Amino acid sequence: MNIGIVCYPTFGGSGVVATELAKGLANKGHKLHILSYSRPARLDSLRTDITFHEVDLSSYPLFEYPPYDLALANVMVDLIKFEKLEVLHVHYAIPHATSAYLAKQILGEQAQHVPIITTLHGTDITLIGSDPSYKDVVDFSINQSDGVTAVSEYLREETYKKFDIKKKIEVIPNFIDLDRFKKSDKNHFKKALCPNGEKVITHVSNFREVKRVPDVVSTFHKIVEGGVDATLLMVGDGPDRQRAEQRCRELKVCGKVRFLGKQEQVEEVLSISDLFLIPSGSETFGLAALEAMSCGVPVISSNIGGLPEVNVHGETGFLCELGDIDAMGDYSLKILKDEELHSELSKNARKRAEHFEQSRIVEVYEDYYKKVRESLLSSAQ
Ligand code: GMT
Repeated sequence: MNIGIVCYPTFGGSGVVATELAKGLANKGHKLHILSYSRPARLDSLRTDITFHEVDLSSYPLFEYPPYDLALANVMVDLIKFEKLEVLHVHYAIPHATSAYLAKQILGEQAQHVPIITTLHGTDITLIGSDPSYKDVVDFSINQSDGVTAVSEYLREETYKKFDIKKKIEVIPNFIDLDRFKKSDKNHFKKALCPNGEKVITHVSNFREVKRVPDVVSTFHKIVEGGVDATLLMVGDGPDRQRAEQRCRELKVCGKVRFLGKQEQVEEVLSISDLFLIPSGSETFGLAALEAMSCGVPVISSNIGGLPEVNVHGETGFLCELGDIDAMGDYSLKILKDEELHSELSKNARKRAEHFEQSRIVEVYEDYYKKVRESLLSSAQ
């Protein structure tokens, strides 16, 4: 099939899933087109079976906010017309699903056979999408899609609760490349970062408010107070970095915390990690937790959103009430002080990650494309 995939290009979340899906589908012989405003971080190698189409925004003195959704719709129109796209799969509803609807309207009969598939990822539903300034448009655009998927059961239910959705939403969970995300020998790296054999606690996110990065630092403080010699590795960057640094100063743990910034080879950091912290206030899936688990790292998370569908309490780590620093600290100490427990959780974490194996889920998407295409074609006859 000739498939167009639309996504945000940033590190983490929906952009990673969309790009990895494109790679997986290309490996199966499909021809892929990725549309975004810049090259996605995970589209790192040159391939002849994946073409990147940058959506260019012309500036004009009248445009304080250049209309990205229109420029994107224009690229979609071009690709359907000239590249003969057979499926258009948009990741994140705003504004991608709306641009796809517009492109289809512009092309009329020429695009009748091209299904629009919208994958809901998270804040497009739970936060920004349900804001009154976007809600009606998001509602309409989801309902106009030919196929709709959500990355967790939790997100499917939230979407039905928050919007007036007439479509059946299919749950297709996020996935992981088990060969890339596996524990590998990075002892030299560990020695450099923790010369005295300190335990390594890791957090990876885009440091937005929902990630509650100050809670990560507070939990780490409990770990140190509990008598474990440890180093905290903070991977990623974003608006709350300063708040996290501020918390480090308040709790006097600056010397034990390293801010590594955005990292492309997250699996290397995870390979030297003993514990992963993800205390988010909102998380529809928690791909970062799955990446850690795939590297055999036990996870302490909040029990929010889709996290319980990934991290299993008492089996792959522990789940805590939102903001319960004491519980997160206690569970962390329990794991870090008991080697047998650590090793059992670590094995279970990897095993649980196998459930989300990439090629299996890519195949589920492929079958879903076929199903939606067939039903579109038969309803047109
Ligand atoms: O978490 C983020 O800030 C990024 C965001 C996105 O849309 O790119 O992530 C969402 O989608 C990911 C991939 O499906 C999920 O693993 C994240 O849980 C979800 N984030 C939130 O719900 C906050």
